[in-house]
Amino acid sequence: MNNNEFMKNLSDAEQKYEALITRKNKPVDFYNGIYTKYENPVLTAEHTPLFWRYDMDPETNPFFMERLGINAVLNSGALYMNGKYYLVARVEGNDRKSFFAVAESDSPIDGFRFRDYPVRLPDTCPEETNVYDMRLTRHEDGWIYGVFCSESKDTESSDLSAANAQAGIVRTKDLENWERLPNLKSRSPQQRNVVLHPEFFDGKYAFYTRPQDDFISTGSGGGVCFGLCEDITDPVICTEEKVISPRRYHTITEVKNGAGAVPIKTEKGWIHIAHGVRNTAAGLRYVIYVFATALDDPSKLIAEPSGLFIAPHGAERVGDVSNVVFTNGAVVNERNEVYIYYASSDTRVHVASTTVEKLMDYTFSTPSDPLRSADCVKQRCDLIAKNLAYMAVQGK
Ligand code: M1P
Repeated sequence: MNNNEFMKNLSDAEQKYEALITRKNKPVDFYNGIYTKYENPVLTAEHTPLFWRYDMDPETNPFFMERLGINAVLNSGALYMNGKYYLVARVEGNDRKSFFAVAESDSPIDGFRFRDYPVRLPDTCPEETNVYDMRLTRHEDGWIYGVFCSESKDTESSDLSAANAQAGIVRTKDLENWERLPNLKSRSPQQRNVVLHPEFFDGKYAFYTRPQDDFISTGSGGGVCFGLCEDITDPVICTEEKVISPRRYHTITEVKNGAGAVPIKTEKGWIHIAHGVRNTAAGLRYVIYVFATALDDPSKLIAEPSGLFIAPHGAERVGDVSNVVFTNGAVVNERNEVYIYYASSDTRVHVASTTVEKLMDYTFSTPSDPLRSADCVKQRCDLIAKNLAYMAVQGK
């Protein structure tokens, strides 16, 4: 390949990249009154800088070839700070290893650009093979914490793919310099989808946990739990892990569930945006659901709207792990707008927007799941009867 061709390929790639990053996002023609969905994902593998993937020197890369490809950008922690929107995305290389990278924008729905370097996490855990799914908590102690899954090979097992999941913890003030703390210790052999509550409870750090017996299956783990920790620099769950959002038979959480975004504080309670998993003949289906806990006791469930909140639709249904939507980040700005960042099919990151007022109305006025078809029919008939009576009065 001659140098002219190299330069042309580089320039084409640069133009495409800039067009992608500066592309404006638009709401899609989807209505449920609860949230707005958008046409384009906010982050994809193509949003990663060209200089992360290509060797830009024609001497050493005469064909302008990707040297270190990126396979996917998914599950992002999110933060709104000083008028800017920050995503700490899970970036997965072609080599299947994930790492974290900060992308930022002045807009919540488009324009996200990665910083020059990914997060260089302190490498304090020699057995750790993979890291992913960071939840960002701006804690009242003044730190921004990142809680993520730290995955290692299970050396006790003869199964090559057997792994061990623990909750890793880092903290930062600027999303640039990260201090690593020890992994969280709890009575559960494995943990994933752990979230740090933003306020102290009883003078202690509070964690939402998801105990699990092995790497994939939660086994005896009953659902999303709540536990307290005295000292974040020696993080041990010192209380019983109390189930606050249980898995239930024949619901969207039957196989497992997990905390997602850091809970949003509202005047009626903490609103949690989590994920639930059920099995199907086509494999696991991950959806996003909502529940609320009490302001004076974040371990006390006070509302759980029936069923799913966000499901994978259209193109979202297809990707590396199809039929999945998953969130680990949502932000609220000073206008009380809520932006929920969710990944589809473990491949790209989207945004859905709503307001605190609408989210509260959804959470506290949507009926809960009566758990049986007969009772669901009754619940729907009650709504129909109410509507028909109302429409008759209105002369419709
Ligand atoms: O592949 C879907 C998701 O699977 C895991 O979630 P859970 O622990 O609830 O099964 C996570 O590894 C997540 O990263 C992934 O998106």
